Amino acid sequence: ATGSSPGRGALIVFEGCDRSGKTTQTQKLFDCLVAMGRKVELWRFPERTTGVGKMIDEYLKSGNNLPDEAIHLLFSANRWETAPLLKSKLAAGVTIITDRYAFSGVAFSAAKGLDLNWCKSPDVGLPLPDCVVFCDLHPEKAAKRGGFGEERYENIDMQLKVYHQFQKLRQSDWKVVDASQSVDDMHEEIKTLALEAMDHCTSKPQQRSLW
Ligand code: FDM
Repeated sequence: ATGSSPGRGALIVFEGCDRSGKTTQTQKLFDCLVAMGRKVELWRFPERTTGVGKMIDEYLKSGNNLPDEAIHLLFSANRWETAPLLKSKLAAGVTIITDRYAFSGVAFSAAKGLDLNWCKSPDVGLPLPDCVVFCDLHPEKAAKRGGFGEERYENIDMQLKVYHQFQKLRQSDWKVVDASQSVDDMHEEIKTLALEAMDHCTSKPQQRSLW
């Protein structure tokens, strides 16, 4: 027995502010599911290797100054350009774990002052996650973890605004995980949530879409 269930794969999205442990936890979950013999891939948004992704990367490293609306649409285009592959993987039974998704897209742009509903519209129709894991750590606590990085948005003022926008976007089915606990405790909680979501997909064959 491989432990893999028939049916479609689950789309498991990790969201949260910077330094909330998303990257560590997505990697740990991926490694754990691989060890269990599950069909799984680890993705991230922005995906910086595509043509659009390279423009985003340059923007984040402060190279160019695009209007907020334009960069917002590029982040969305970056999801759309990978959506056909995402959909086909899910349909083929591959579970996709992703470090950020459309919720980051809306939270960051709305934090800059763009209208929330305007921000949501370009992502309408993208695959709906089966599980959203929100790594909950207040930015004041995150800042104590050795400071933020060098990229645009990696500062306390922006992170506080983003955190506030995430609270607005938060839906009742989000799995809010306390990100101030230990890496291992957090992983155990997330592993249970992910396995539940993956099981659920066998009885929920239809992939629905945002929002
Ligand atoms: N970000 C990420 C956005 O502003 N919009 C988006 O749609 C996405 C997916 O890009 F500051 C921001 C969030 C973060 C930056 O993300 C790069 P990583 O996870 O730090 O690479």
